[in-house]
Amino acid sequence: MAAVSMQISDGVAVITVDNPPVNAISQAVRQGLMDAIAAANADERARRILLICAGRTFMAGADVSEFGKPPLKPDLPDVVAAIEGSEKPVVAAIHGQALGGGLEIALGCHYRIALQGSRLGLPEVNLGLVPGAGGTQRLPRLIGAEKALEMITSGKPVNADKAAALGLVDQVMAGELQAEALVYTQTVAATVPAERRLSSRPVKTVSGSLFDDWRKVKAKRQRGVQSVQACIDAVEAACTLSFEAGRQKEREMFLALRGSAQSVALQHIFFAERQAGKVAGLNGAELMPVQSVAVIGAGTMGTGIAMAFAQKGFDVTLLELSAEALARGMERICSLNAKSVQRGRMSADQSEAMQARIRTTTDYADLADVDMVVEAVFEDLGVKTKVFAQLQAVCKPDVILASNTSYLDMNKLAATMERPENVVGMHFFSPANIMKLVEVVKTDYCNPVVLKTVLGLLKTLGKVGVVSGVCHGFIGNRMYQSYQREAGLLLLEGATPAQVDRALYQFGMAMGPFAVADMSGIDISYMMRKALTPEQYDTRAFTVHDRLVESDRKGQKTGAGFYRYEGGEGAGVNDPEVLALIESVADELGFERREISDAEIIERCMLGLVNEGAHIVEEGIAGSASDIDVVYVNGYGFPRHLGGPMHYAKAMGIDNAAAKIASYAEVLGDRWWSQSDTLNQAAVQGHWD
Ligand code: 3H9
Repeated sequence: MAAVSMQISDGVAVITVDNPPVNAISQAVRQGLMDAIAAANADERARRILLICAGRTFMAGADVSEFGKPPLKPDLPDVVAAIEGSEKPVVAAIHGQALGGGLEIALGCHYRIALQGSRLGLPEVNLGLVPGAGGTQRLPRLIGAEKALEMITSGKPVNADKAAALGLVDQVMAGELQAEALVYTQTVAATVPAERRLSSRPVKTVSGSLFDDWRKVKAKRQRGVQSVQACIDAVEAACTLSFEAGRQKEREMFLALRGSAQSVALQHIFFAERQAGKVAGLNGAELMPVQSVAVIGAGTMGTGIAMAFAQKGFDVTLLELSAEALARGMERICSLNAKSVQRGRMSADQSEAMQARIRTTTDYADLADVDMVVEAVFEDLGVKTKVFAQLQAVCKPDVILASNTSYLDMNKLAATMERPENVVGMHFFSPANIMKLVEVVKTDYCNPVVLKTVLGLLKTLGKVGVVSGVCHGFIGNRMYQSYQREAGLLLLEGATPAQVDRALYQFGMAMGPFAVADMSGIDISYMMRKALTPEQYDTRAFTVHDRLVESDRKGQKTGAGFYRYEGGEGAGVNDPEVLALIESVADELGFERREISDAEIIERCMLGLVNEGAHIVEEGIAGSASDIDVVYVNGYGFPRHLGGPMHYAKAMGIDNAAAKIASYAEVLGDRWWSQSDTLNQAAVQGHWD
């Protein structure tokens, strides 16, 4: 079937794009559209044109897989110009998503109608780009500069109703789109009114400081992301230059950004996230039906997990040992929802409906019919084993049993069950109703269909699932320990917590490691380390952490940790007591303190991650290096525009990274800096997979 086809129906030339799965605008689509617009204009049977898409969505944007390759004509801006220049009026009928180049094509059309529930947006900024086919020039002319800035710099799509309110679409449809769109098209004027060609419209004047204000706000909120600032420049050009000059400027920026390191990193993460959700060899396998879910434990994690499911329409049964613990859990859910309503993130009705989907119980017998259970009780194998035994006694035999654990041996837990193949680990990140990452831990017994079902379920929840093998800390926490190890050693060698945190924050991390430790509680990793033998980690690097915990400085919750927290909230302040402790521990352990540069901090912490990551790939704990990047970007505050630690190593040259790791092995010893074959091979190949 051709990517673009045309047929005449009741005086309307219906142009249909059919390029599954998302009607990405490939060369074939661009050429097809050019030809179809010309043919429709030449065809005397048609006086009007309708542009519509087959399958699940309108065009979801330019075909990103073409970006790294030599450009193929026709260019998308020329296609949009041809549509806008059509003598006969063109109506875009949108369903699913009209994103990026897809929306730019729709903006080239003279009328836009959208099916209820469809979404329209310019998400190019998320790929390190500016819209490159006139989006930054036409959108401000249609909805005003400020609203356009909002849509283009956030990359967030709006729904059809909002689009109608903005004036982005002319009408929202509720029925069968093609039939309704045909009727609509027949009603539009046969001659295109001048203002319907957006390129010929003026942009409304804007207040003098608008663009500078946006630059300042965005420099903070989307720190270090080049494309955000470029998007603001492009919209400003729409307000200050002619359409043609603005369009040229936009195009130059698009082409320059397309090959930039940030855009390459963001494209890598885009495809890596989609790859992570796949289970090899299971194409077409039927998923297990999951409609009802039980969550065991109404603590912070349990309630967050219950919310994540209920938010997406699942019936959730929340189980606790006592009615009091359940009441506390429900209170937490209600208060989080109230905050979301207050901030306009959900309506009061949505909040009520979500809460109504969570029923509570203290009786395991109430879980007899659920399709899946997620256990989120105390992180202790003995406690979890008892819970699983109780679940086995009451649940139906094919129930999926998941444990929310951040480091325990899931093989041991699964082995206690009659159907170990139905057991998986699901390591949610806190707050579980918000954080996107879930590590899905695959045991030695795991049924791949269970794995695929859980990954599919996570997609429904709007999460990103990454499969991890069984090891202490799985992918993320095991690597994080290497990162914390280097940060901890750097303190003893001469840095301060504030210097390490500042250097890594400036690199792009959401927070530095010591600020993170204080926020999540230093005692949490302390407990995790207690499950390890001294041979399994560098005890020196964590001596300061341990001493802090043992003197009741557990972080923010006790008012002091690596920093002191005055007044409870806000950023911590440096504490001379901690600096004295660091110096005394360094002395005790025989470290000679020296000047440490920010560059060394970044390199050692990053390469600590990379080296451990390569071991993790070699051991098969992670399926690929790109899975590791997905974990770090979605769960550990790694800057998305740097693509994750393994992509960072690729960008610096894996051979360079390997040489530096080898030099660290020489200076610091090869206990933690030993090189895996995976690293050495990748250094030769220049890529990981
Ligand atoms: C752009 O338009 C630039 C222009 O301004 C200027 C040009 C000159 N290209 O996400 P899913 C694949 S930049 C190629 O799992 P969903 C995806 O890899 C673009 N492939 O489905 C996956 O493949 P596979 C601006 C694409 O239902 C399959 O489609 N547009 C593209 O959860 C299914 O994807 C965007 O940034 C693409 N553009 O979500 C939109 N999009 O099956 C990007 C998807 O082999 N796309 N694929 O793994 C999305 O946000 C989501 O895919 C969408 C569907 C919401 C559409």
